[in-house]
Amino acid sequence: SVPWFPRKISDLDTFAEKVLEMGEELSSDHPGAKDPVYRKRRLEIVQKAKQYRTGQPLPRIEYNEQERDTWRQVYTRLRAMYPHYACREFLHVFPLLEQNCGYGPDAIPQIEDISRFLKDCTGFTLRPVMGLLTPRDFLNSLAFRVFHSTQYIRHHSDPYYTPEPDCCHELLGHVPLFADPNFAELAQEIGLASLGASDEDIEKLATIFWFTAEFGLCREGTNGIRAYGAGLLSSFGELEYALTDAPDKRAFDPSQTAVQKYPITQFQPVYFVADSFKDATAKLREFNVTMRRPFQVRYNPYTQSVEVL
Ligand code: H2B
Ligand code: FE
Repeated sequence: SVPWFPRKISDLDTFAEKVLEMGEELSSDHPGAKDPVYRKRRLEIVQKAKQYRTGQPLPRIEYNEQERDTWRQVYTRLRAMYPHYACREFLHVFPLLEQNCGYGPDAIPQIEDISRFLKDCTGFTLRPVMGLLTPRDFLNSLAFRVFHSTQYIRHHSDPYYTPEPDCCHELLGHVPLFADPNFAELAQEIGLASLGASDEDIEKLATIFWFTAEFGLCREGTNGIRAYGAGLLSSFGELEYALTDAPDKRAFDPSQTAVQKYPITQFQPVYFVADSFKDATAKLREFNVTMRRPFQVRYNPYTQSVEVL
């Protein structure tokens, strides 16, 4: 039998209260776990995500000075590295985010402003989320060109480390690429393939997501290899390491990439290099037809719904 999947964009509301871990609770190794002030603040922010429903304005968070200070440290350090490490598409979009969405060292941008900007670029929109969703739910939302974004920030004790996605990871790592039409298509393609997919195929697609949207590298003429994955673009340590000769770099090939094992708490030993987002999308489409699913799907942007063929 086919697992349930969202058919219309408001069906994503059913994911709002279904978080895997760290939704309202923090794991014991989280740097903020023993800080009651941090926990209370995080809870305040995730309550807004829990209550959000499709069509409402996205929650605006009034960030305090400590939060802004953490942001400034992360932003300043990464911003200086991007010209040397980030892919062309990222570098094209970043100044537009600075001009249109309040990106800068002094304030944490608001997802409402970013979502409106992305919608104009590629139709992608953001939704607030309490924490990690299941891979299935998270990938399914990409079929609708919806990206779930956390709004809380990592603990101030260690601005360069977070065990979970936070606004630095989402807004610096993920957001810029969702403004690129070719990357948006790649992401949506992973999402469409995940609708009603078997558990084994979800695992493969989640692995492909990991090695593209999170840790992807791409080839770029005279610039050599550059980063487009959000896990790299939001971590100054791994961004630098990934582009040295230390890790193994293989050509992106969905059938290989989908079954590659990976660590989640250390730097990656293996990265996959795409020739371009268009090429990666074409390869992914070929791979998707090898996954057995007794139906096809098509996204209808006029009604923001999925048609089952
Ligand atoms: N949930 C959220 N909220 N953000 C993510 O970046 C995320 C997720 N990534 N769930 C998913 C899982 C990813 O690691 C894959 C698809 O498993
Ligand atoms: Fe991520």
